[in-house]
Amino acid sequence: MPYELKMLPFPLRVLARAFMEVNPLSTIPALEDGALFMTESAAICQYLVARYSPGMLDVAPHEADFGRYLNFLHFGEATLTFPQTLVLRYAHLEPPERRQPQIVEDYARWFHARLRTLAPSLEARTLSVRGALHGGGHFRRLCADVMLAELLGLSERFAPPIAQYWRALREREGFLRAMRAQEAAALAQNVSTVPAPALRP
Ligand SMILES: N[C@@H](CCC(=O)N[C@@H](CS)C(=O)NCC(=O)O)C(=O)O
Repeated sequence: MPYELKMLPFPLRVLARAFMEVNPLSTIPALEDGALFMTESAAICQYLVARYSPGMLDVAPHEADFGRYLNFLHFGEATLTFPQTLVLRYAHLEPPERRQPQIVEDYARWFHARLRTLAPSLEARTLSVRGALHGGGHFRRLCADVMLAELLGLSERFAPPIAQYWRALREREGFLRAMRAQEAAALAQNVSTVPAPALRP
């Protein structure tokens, strides 16, 4: 699908206040599709695949994996993001005198504890990720996969199945294409990007 990618400097409230006229929450991502405006990343993924690739990128309600697919998709934003935001804020975003190493350590542990519940499911899924990598047509996990890839800065302590899954995602052509599109848009729009540690070469 053709799309226009608009990059914004972060934090938005400070560096892109005009964006609040577009999204009063001042959060990213945000999607405009005609008259539709959405601000929830999991819902955006679900919307795009259901509307524009039915039977290709999504899992339909009548399929056995439907509930599992939705669970994986929403697990990323609803369960994994909360501890990550505390780590990002108190390890990276706050000025040095307001950083809180104890909070960072506690919520990094919480994040990894929550992630551990995922490892057995991922072990069972390894083949489908490999299938996607080799063009085997198993792209239906893509939507859930994209959500799970938002694991900024916490990947050093991944358990082996999670690390393997994350490596496989990073090698996917679609993922690399999206990263390249993001870098090109940032360059063209004069916005600097700081790649997550896991994305640096
Ligand atoms: N639940 C929303 C969360 C969006 C969100 O909080 N985005 C962060 C960046 S990852 C943001 O824009 N924060 C800026 C702010 O809260 O001012 C989603 O899944 O998209």
